[in-house]
Amino acid sequence: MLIKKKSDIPSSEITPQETYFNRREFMIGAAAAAAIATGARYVGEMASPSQVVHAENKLNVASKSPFSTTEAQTPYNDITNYNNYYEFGTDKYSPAKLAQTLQTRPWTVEVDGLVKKKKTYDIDYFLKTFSIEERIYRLRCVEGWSMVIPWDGFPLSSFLKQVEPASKAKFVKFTTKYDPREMPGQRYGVLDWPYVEGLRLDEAMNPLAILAVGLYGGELPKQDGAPIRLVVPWKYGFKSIKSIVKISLVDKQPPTTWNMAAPNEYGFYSNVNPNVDHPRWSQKKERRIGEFFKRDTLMFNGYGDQVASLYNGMDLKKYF
Ligand SMILES: Nc1nc2c(c(=O)[nH]1)N[C@H]1C(S)=C(S)[C@@H](COP(=O)(O)O)O[C@H]1N2
Ligand SMILES: [Mo]
Repeated sequence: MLIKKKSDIPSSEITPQETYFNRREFMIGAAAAAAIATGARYVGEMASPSQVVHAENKLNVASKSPFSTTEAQTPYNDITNYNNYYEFGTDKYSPAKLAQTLQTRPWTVEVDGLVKKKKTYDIDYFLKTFSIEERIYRLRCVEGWSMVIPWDGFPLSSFLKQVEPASKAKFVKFTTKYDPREMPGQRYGVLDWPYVEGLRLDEAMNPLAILAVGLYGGELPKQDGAPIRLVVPWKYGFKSIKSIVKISLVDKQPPTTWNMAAPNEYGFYSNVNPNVDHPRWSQKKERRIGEFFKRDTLMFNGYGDQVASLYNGMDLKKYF
């Protein structure tokens, strides 16, 4: 994200695309050198990203989803090395390194608020209870880059139905783990911690919204939000909150981290919308990671058929 609230955030926080692409070339060059040094295995990993998923971390992926895009998938190496995860630094390359201190077991998700089954669920409950589907979704970051990610997860609605929201519940609030010892970014006031996000209950119940527990057929890497994260493909990436420890059913629109940080730049809804510019840049185009030419950004990130009706009658310039 592109906010500097405190003087301790270096202006180099934003990685210009040029630097990124140069770096990619460099990394590919380095990979080739490593391959020469260590044999063909690494070349195989570069060529076939899913092979880097180690056997012990394999997930039981039951089915493919009709909601998946057939577009080319972003390589595993990019999905797991170019991240936004401010708990592990504001630089896109730092989470891949720094997130490895995050303890993802034991892990529980507490459910509270306006819900019948208030309970703390162990991460294994999710893995055992719901059948895991592959959902290949576009992820569009508000900064203008996008990826195509083969997530493994299950509908958020399946879980919400199990916990039985009360009739007064209108919104769902999500909270990331707070532990400054494990999450060094939380030692700095870059954002208000813990990271929080929210959806309207009907958005949360939309079949496209999933809780992801893996990608490319293996467990979620820590930098991508292990062990469980939200994925809301029609909204800007920051809505897809990582490493969730709490899900609360509430009657009022909950506060959200980026909206609190800069309310004029990031609204509660944050639907991908090429017709509503960010105050500091256009949202009309995006660069798919790995491609040279920019593409047009699509309304609702291309998921309008499934989600446009959620916003019937709403002025999306006002509710951005
Ligand atoms: N807890 C938490 N969740 C987060 C973020 C974050 O900084 N902290 N960054 C968001 C942003 S801005 C984006 S674009 C996506 C990036 O997900 P990825 O790194 O798996 O591609 O995660 C989102 N979820
Ligand atoms: Mo983002």
